[in-house]
Amino acid sequence: MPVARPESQEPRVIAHVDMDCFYVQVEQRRNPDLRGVPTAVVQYNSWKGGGLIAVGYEARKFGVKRSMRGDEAKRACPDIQLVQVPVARGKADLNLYRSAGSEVVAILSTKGKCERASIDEVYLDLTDAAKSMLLESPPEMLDSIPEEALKSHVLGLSSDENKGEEDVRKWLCQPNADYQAKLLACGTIIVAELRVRVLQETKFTCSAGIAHNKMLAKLASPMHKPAQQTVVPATSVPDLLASLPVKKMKQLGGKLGSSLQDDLGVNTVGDLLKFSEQKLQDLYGINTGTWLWKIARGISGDEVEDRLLPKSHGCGKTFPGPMALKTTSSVKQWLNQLCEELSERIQSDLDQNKRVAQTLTLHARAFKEDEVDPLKKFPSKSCPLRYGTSKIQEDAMHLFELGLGDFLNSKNLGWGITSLAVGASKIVDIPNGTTSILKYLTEKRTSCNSSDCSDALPGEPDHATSLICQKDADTKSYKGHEVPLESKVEENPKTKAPRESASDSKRLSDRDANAKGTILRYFSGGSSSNQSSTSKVETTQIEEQERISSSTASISNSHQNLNLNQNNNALSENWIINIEEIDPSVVDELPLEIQREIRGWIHPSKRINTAKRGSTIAHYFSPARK
Ligand code: TTP
Ligand code: CA
Ligand code: CA
Repeated sequence: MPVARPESQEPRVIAHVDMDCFYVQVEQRRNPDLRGVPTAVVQYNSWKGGGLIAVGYEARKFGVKRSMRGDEAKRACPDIQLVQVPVARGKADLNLYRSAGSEVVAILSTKGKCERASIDEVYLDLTDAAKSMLLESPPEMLDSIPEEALKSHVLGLSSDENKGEEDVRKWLCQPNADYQAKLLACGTIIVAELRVRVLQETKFTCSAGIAHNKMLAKLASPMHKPAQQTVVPATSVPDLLASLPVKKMKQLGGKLGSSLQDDLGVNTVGDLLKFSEQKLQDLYGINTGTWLWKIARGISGDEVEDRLLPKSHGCGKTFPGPMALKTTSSVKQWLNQLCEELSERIQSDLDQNKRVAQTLTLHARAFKEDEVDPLKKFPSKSCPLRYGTSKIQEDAMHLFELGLGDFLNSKNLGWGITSLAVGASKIVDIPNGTTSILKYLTEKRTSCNSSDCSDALPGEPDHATSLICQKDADTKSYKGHEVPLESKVEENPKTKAPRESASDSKRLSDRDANAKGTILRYFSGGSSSNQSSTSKVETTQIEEQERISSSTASISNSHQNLNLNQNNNALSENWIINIEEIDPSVVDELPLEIQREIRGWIHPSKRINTAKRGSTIAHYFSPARK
C-alpha cells in the first residue's frame, strides 16, 4: 500500500528524463541509414514478424504501435524498417541498450543526485545545482537564454504559438517570482543544457519533466515527446491534477484506483480534493488515506535515490504455446543458458562495481493437466546465491524442482513451463579498501553469531551480516566459490559512472548541432533517402503468440515482504524477497508474463495498459486548462 513520505520543507527541483523511442534510437545510431526512416525494434520471438517493443516517431505517424506485430506494422507502414533485438544464447541480449543507457546516465549524473529508474530513464535532484545557478548566474543575468530552454512547455503559460518563446523567456526571468519558482526556472535551463549535451555526446534525444517532486516530474516528462521538456510550476499543479484520470497515477492503476472510481466516484486525481484527510483515512487506513490526501494536492516526499546501478539482475525467456517445456531435461537446458547469462552479469558487476549479489530467485509460469486447480501458480523460490556458473545452475535447478513439487502438490501430473526467469538480488557493495573478497568474507564471518543470523533473515537485513549468515545457513557455503579472490578495489562504484560505449559515440559535429538549432529540429530532420531499403529482420520463424495471463499475482501485494517459500526445505527455508529489492529497471528484461506478475507487486498500475503506451498524457489536458 502506498505510504506518504514526509516531504522536504525546502523547495526542491526534480527532473525525470526519459529517452525517446530508446531501442530505435540505439539502432539508428548503429546504422545511420535508419535515421529519419520509419523504424521499429522487434522481439526475438518472431511469430507474425515479431512483437514490436520500440517504435520510432516516424513510424508512429503511420499509426504503428507497440501492441502490433511486425506483419501488422508492415501493413500500416510498408516502408517500415524492422530491426530485431540482438540475440545471445537463444534469447534477446539487451547489453547494447543497457550500455547506451549508461552513456546517458554518465552525462546526466554530472549535475546532481541521479537515480537510474529503468533502462532508459532517470530521476535527477537538481536542487543544489539550481541554488548555485540562482546565486551565481540567475536567468535574468544571462547574456542569452539557451534556445532549448526557451522551447520548454511551461504548464499554465498561454499557448499562443507566436508568443511561446517570449512567454517562456519572461517566465524564466521574472524578477518577482518566489524562491521556489526561481529555482524551477534555473532547473529548466539546467535540464535543457543537459539534454543538448546528451544529444551532442551520444546522438540520442530525450524528453524531460521538471517539477518540485518526483511524482510531478514523472507525470510531465511524456507530455511533450519526442525531444522536448515540460515544466510544472507549483501554481499549475491544481489544473494538472484536476484532469488527470486516477488510473494514470502511479499506484492507482490497480484495486485502489478502481475502488476510488467505483466506491467514491473519483475519476480524476483532483476529485480527491472533495474528501478530508480524516475521511480518506477512515476509508483506506491512515497511511493510504494520508497519501491520497497528499497526492490530490501534488505533494510527494519521495526522494531521488543516489543509484546509478541496478538493484538486481534478471533474465528470462518465454516458451509460448507448443514451445512449452515439458521435461526436466529441457528445463535444465534452458535454465543453464539463463544462469550462464546471469552469472556473467553478476560477475561483471563484481569486477566493475565491486558489488556482490546475495539472493538467487527462480520464477516460472506453468500449466498442468489438472482441472481441479487450473489457476494455481508456480511458486517463486529463492536461496543464497553462490558465485560460479555451475553452482548457480545447480541451485536454480534445485529451486525449480522444489517449485515444481509444490506446484504439482506431489501428484504425478503432466506439466508444461511457459516461461522461466532467474534473478540475482540483495546486491551490496564490498566496502572500499577491501582488497580480497575472501578476506572480507572471513572477517565478517568471525563477527557473526547465530542470533545475528536469525534476526537478519526475516526483515530488512543488515546486509553485511546477512551475507555471512546466509552462507553459514547454506551447508554448501561459499567455500570454493568462483568469485575471483583478489579483486582490485579502485574507487567507489557510486561515483564511477559506467560509460562502456562512449568511444563509439562520435560527437555530433558542431555543424550538425548548430544547423538544427534545437533538439526537436534535429529529431524531426533526417534523411528519408533510404526508405526503400529492405527489412533487416528475418521473419520466417513461426511461433505461437505469447499469451499473457491476466490472473493476479500469486502473492498478495499487500505484504511488503513476500515470503516466496511456503515449504520447509533445505534450500529455500526462511528466504524472503523484499519487493523493494526488485529493481524496476530490470523487469523489462524478463518474459512478459513474469513482468506482469512482478509489476503487480511493485506498482499495481505500472504498464498495465500497454495498448495506449504510444499516446502521451498531454491529451488529457485540454488547452483551456493550461
Ligand atoms: P519506453 O520508455 O516505455 O518507450 P520508448 O523509449 O520506446 O518510447 P517513448 O519515446 O514513448 O518513451 O521503453 C524504453 C525501452 O524499453 C523501449 O525502447 C523498449 C523497451 N521496452 C520493452 O522491451 N518492452 C516493453 O514492454 C516496454 C514498455 C519497453
Ligand atoms: Ca522512453
Ligand atoms: Ca521509459
